Amino acid sequence: MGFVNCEVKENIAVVTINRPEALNALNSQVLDDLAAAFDGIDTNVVRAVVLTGAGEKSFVAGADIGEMSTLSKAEGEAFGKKGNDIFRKIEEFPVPVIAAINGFALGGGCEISMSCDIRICSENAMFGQPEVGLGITPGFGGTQRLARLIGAGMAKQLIYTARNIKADEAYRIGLVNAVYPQEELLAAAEKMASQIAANAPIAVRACKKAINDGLQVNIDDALVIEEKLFGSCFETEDQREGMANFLRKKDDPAKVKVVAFKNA
Ligand code: CO8
Repeated sequence: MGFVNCEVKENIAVVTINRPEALNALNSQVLDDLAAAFDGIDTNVVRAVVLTGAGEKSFVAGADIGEMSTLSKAEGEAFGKKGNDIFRKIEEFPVPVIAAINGFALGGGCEISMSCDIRICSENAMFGQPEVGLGITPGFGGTQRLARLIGAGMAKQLIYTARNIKADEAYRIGLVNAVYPQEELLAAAEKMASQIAANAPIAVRACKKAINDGLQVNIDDALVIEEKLFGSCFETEDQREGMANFLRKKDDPAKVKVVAFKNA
C-alpha cells in the first residue's frame, strides 16, 4: 500500500512508514496510507502492533516541510487536524502499539511516536520538536503529549529551544523505555509485541483503555473506570482459564500448561 506497508506475523502486525527518500516525512498521502493501514488491521487476530520507519536513518523526520510551506491559516489548521485524527486513531487503537524508532524522530516523527503506547529506539535515534525554528508550533499533538509524558518543565525546554536530543538523553528523561543497537531494534520490538500477544487479549485491551481513559479524569473517576473494566474481565473465558490454570499449578506443578488465551 503506497507509503505504508503492513505485515502480519501470526498475531502481531508490523506497520512500516516507507518513504525513505524523504526520511519518511509525513505528507498527506503518507497520513492517508497510515490511516488505511491501521483501519485494515484485523484486531480479532492481531494483538499488538509495531510501528517503524523504512531504512536505517530515520523513523520519521517530521511533517513534510515542502507541503506545509505554502499553507494558509485554514489549511494549516486542517493539516494539523488530519495528523491529530490519525495519531489519535493510533493512541486509541484497541491493541497496544509499540514505536520502534530507528533514527530521526523529529517534529511529527516525535509526535507520532508519542501517540504509541510504548517507545523503544536505536542508538542512532534523535528526538526533537524543531518547529519553533521553522516558525510554527508542534501541530500533531507535541505540545500536549510531550508535557504529559516527560513533564511540563522538560517539554517546555525542548519545545522552546528546538534542541534535538540523542537516544541516551531520551532514555534518561523517560521519552523512550529502552535503547538497542540498530540491528537489534526490530527484533526487540517484535519480541515485546509477542510477549504482549501471549497474554489475555481482552485484559490487555482493558488495561490500555483503563490507563488512557483514566489519565484524562480525576483519580476517583479513574478508579471507577478501572473497577468497571476489571469487573468485565470476569465475563471472559480467559479469566476462568487463566485462574484455573494457576490453581492447577498450585495443586500439582506437573499440570502447568501454557494458556492459549482467546478473544473471548
Ligand atoms: N519534510 C520534507 N522533506 C524532508 C524532511 C521533512 N520534514 N526531512 C527530510 N526531508 C528530505 C530532505 O529534503 C531530503 O530530500 P532531497 O534528497 O530531495 O533533498 C531528504 O529528505 C534527505 O534529507 P537531508 O539531505 O536533509 O538529510 P541529512 O542527513 O542531511 O539531514 C535531517 C537529516 C537533520 C533530519 C534533516 O533532513 C532535517 O533537518 N529535516 C527536517 C527535520 C524537521 O525540521 N522536522 C520537523 C518538521 S515540522 C513538523 O514536523 C511539524 C509537525 C506538525 C505539523 C502541523 C501542521 C499544521
